[in-house]
Amino acid sequence: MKLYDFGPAANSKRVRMFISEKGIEVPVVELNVRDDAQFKEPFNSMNPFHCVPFLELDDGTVIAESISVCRYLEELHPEPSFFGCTAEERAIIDMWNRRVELDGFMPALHATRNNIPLFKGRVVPGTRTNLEQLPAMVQRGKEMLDIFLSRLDPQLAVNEFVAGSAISIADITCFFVINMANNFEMEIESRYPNISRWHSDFSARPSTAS
Ligand SMILES: N[C@@H](CCC(=O)N[C@@H](CS)C(=O)NCC(=O)O)C(=O)O
Repeated sequence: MKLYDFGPAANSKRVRMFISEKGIEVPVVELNVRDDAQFKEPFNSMNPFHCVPFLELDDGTVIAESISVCRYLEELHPEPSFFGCTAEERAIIDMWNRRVELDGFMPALHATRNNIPLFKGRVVPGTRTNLEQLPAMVQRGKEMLDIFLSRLDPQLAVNEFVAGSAISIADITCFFVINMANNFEMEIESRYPNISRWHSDFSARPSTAS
């Protein structure tokens, strides 16, 4: 098994954090997606979505998508669990992870990709196009992100972690949402004290240095 990875990429980092939290080792191959390595063979054919991370199994099967890679690794190494052990835990964690990805990560991603000069010509991950960066998408992304934050804060007022009393994959996903939100100066510390407390606690975990 090999994990195709790129050091600075947020999605790569979230899988590396998961691997670190699990205490497992997965051989890594660095693929520099800033230099377009993902569009060259054999990587171009291996992952037609042209993104990292992706996992190649020993028989050549490719699993792309951060959460799918983590789910696969969890099946191989169930402890400690990040996706839940009972039907109820699994459903609650899945619910929160989906909310974090759809309502937090996606708006933050579009705001970021339409804002930072590095992403000019690459506003959609895994593409090289002449689609322009749109300031309106930055604005709307921040507005949508703010709605998500206003819903997350009360959850973290009564729970130590995003999906309840135990750490889960939803925390790892959320960590990157709040990192992106911090780049937009959304005054999280003063406006969302519970998110701020959670983010500060989570940042102290050794896995965040992965
Ligand atoms: N939904 C995918 C997103 C993967 C993704 O967007 N990866 C970025 C790095 S964070 C990438 O490889 N981008 C390459 C590019 O835009 O060309 C996942 O969760 O794995």
